[in-house]
Amino acid sequence: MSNGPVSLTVRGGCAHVVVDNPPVNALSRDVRAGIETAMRAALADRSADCIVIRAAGRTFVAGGDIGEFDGPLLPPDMNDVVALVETSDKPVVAALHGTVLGGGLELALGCHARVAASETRLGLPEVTLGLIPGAGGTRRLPRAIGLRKALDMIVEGAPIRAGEARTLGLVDEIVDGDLPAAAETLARSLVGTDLAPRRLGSAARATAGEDVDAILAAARARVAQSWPWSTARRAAIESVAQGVDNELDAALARERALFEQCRAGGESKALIHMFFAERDAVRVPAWAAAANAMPIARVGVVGGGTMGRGIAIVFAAAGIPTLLHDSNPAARAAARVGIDAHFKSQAERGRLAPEAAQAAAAAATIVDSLDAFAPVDLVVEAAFEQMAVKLEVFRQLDRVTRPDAVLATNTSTLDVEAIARATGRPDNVLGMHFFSPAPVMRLLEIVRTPLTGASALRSVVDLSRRIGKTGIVVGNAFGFVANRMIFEYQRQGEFLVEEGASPEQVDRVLVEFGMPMGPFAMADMAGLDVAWFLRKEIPQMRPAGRRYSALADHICERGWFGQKTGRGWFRYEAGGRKPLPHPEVDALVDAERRRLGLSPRTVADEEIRERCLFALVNEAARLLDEGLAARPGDIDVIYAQGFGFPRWRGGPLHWADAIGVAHVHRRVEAYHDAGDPWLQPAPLLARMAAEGVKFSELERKAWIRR
Ligand code: 3H9
Repeated sequence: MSNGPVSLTVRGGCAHVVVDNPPVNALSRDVRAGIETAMRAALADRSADCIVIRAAGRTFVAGGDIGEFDGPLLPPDMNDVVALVETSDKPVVAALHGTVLGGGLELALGCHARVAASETRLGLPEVTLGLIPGAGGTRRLPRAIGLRKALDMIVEGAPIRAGEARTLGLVDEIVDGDLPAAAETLARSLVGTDLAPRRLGSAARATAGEDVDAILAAARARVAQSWPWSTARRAAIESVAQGVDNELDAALARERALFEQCRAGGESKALIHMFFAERDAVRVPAWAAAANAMPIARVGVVGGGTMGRGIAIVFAAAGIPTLLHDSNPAARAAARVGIDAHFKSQAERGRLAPEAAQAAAAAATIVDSLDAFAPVDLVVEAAFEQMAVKLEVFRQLDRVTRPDAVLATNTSTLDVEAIARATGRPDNVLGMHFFSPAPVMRLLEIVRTPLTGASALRSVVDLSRRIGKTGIVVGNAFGFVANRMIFEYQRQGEFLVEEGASPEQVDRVLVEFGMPMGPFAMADMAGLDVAWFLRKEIPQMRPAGRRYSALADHICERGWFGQKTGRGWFRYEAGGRKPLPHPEVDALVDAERRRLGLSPRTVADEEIRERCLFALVNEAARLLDEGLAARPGDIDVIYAQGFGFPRWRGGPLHWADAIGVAHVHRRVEAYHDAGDPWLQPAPLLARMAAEGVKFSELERKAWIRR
């Protein structure tokens, strides 16, 4: 029997309920209805004594259907489906593989036993979506594995491996061979046994021996410390707490009420927005989707500095043979040492098996001539950030590499099209803008120029997935997307300091907003000399006739480049990273204010928040208008991954939608009217405000071009 995405077959006395709803067997309404119908049929079927629930494809059920969470949850209710399974008088065994998550694990917890393939991962990740388990997870998981461990899993939201699940008693057996057969065997063995102790929902208080109050208090303290913004985690703990003693029905009702509260809240809307935005952002653009991707089997990297080395590490870690060249022999030697040290430390920290670390280090070869790049499929250039240098490198690369090899530049500020035109293959040239440190940061801006061909773009988008990066296609304009916005944000921070705020105050306000660090600590970490060099080198960094803050220049003139020199906007103890007050910068700021004739005023925290963050939103509107970012969600992902914009606020543009585009526009306009030329409202922002349109509606309304 087949009922939409769920089928039922009976073989040798065992009914198999099979969910088949690609790609991840999410519990859509049809799946819930299908399981319910199949279960009823299996229960009524006299030829079946026991039941196995399993799933086709790459995974068991990976959770509720997130796409359905913005509307009413239509019947059947998942709690009723799980109850039908749990109260069955025929034993029901779940056969688990892949990622058994959220509602998938809740379904499995309703079964009387669970077997799992050895690679299976199991978890309740709802809090990572701003939700709590809503189908009995907070009730049943503590009864399966104890309160302490269940709270860990629910509060962290991270899955555990099958081996640990077996040790904890969450699964009964690990299976390496035929999973359905093993589940069937176990189900048969349970026929005629007392199933009552296996019904976790109605099991007696499962916390015997555990100090409930102490465990709950520790979980609450942990959330207050690590996730102070997380309403969902607090609600999850409350749900677990009430589930310890309440009757089953009351416990499930309370859990569902808390789930619904979370679902209606801004945190879940933001995190679910991020979930889909992260998946949309890495899609190959429609115009390149049909192109053939070139297999990229060997890669070359030019430049042995921090960036080149980091990029080589990324490729080598993905098992891609990588050649690295630097024209300076000392830099080549340092690159070898740096790459080896990186993989050694990965092994020492247990992040890589020793053999894997050795193999990765061996995948990177340092070469002393660019001629060695003849066989590579892709080159990433990470040479000095100067146009003349880049043009020379690209001319050489054009000569030494195969004509069909893709040539990428890691520039963060230079014109990629000008670089492409220096070669005889402009269609095979693009930007790959890695973020620092390259091995750690997931974000990768893939910069296309008007000349970039579909095949080169497709090849690099596909490759980014292989190397574990979020590769987002952006247009070619000064600063691309990430830096162009961050420059506006940092600029406002500096103006605010000129006007009377302190670097400490600006950073504190933005950290309180949810940024991992403020703009001044971030600049100190990145190295002030880098931006100083660019300000001197690149005219767009200092447009004539517009307000310019020279504070950072004055700091650099004293040789203070941030963390690496122990002084920058802040002071650092030897080798330390904690920003400490730097009185000499205060004196320098005072002098600059006098020079500018500015008498310092008290700057309200609200003004700092608005000017820094609305500057981001305003610039984003320009980027969308100019077609440099394909969708608002791409910008949200770039800011969350590149700069730590709080995911639970959904990125700058989801956040702007939530607080109101018209409000943002009004405030930007007010600051502009008060004399800040940089905060002139972007035309798109003004139009959106006038017509009541949100960023999330721009694509549907075709207000932005791709
Ligand atoms: C829940 O269960 C609530 C219950 O407690 C209560 C209910 C009452 N729904 O990530 P991928 C799509 S909350 C809908 O690229 P991977 C995804 O959008 C849920 N769609 O693959 C993508 O679509 P597209 C708790 C989903 O192999 C495609 O599947 N569960 C869902 O790297 C492939 O996804 C979770 O939070 C979903 N639940 O990773 C699990 N999941 O191809 C969330 C995926 O159109 N999901 N899609 O872009 C994941 O963590 C990963 O997707 C997973 C696979 C590990 C499963």
